[in-house]
Amino acid sequence: MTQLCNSNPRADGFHMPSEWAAHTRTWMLWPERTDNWRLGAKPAQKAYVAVAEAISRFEPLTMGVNQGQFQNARGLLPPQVRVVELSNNDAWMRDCGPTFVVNGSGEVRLVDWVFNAWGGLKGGLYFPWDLDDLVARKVADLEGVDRYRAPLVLEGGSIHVDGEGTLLTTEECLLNENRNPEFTKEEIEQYLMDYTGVSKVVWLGAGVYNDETNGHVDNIACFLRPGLVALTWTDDHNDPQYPISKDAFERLGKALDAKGRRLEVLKIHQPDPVIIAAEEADGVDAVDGTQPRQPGARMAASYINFYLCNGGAILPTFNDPHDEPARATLQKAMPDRKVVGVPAREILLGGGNVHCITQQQPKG
Ligand code: KQY
Repeated sequence: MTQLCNSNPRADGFHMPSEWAAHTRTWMLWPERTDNWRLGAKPAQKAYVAVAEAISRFEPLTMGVNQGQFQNARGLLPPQVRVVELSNNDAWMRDCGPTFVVNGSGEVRLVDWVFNAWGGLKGGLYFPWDLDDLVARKVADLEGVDRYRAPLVLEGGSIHVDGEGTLLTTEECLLNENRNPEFTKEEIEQYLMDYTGVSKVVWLGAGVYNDETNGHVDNIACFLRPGLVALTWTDDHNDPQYPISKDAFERLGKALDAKGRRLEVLKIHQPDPVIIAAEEADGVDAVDGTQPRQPGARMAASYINFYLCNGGAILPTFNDPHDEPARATLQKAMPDRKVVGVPAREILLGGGNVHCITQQQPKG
């Protein structure tokens, strides 16, 4: 039986490893809700299958599905993907799923953060979110790993770590009044240190323009290795993303990581604006309490929302002239892994991308 630990990972000698550390498997959740995914979620399911197929060429993958979708998902996914019933409200494993932590003896545990659908009743993206909030606990049981329940509302996409003591996040998200209004910035930093085992938090300001998560860091910047950060960028000074990326660039330039290193920044030019077409918006059911989709709205498209798996990197692509330069730049920066593009417009139309729908389970 798995235990609920009443201490915290740092006190017990556990820490969150970097995404590039070896994985046992990847976890995903299957999309189906028709008030977020257009046309009965069929195009999104095809896109998720492509992501799952790409990852499962590098490492094992488990797809969690609601009971009513088991047969459909099982039929669409390749046989090497394990499909398990895992009730959920929507398909964002990065955010409602666990953060795994490891110790020096090869033990693995997980952190089960409080999940409130990106803002609860103050701008959250759907209601209810009770099934999502149980996902990490169920993964703990499925995998037989002990669990910490953190006293913090937090989504996995709002943090990145370098595995050497540094955590990257944004003020727009973690200091938002719809997450943890009862805690000061210092208290939030302390919880981040206690539950991920880092010793240094680097704060960016805002996330990507129009990101409905309130600026998750995993769409704007991520570590490629200790000391090297990839940042979404635009050369267009009139683009609303420009001042946001410029501010992030300046903050990163001034920051030291946990080891006292200056951070090097690799700019990855963003795709051209991705705008919701009228026929795309029309395909989404309008439901009270769920974030509506408006034709003409700009989605938060970014190449930074890629996912590292054993020997690979799965990169969102948008049928855009910037796709190949982004892939080639990342490939050059990570020569020991294969950077593979997957079409990601349908995932983006749901509000996130490849990194948001995946969660790594590290090897001990
Ligand atoms: O991490 C993400 N980008 C998830 C966004 C959730 C969107 C729900 N419509």
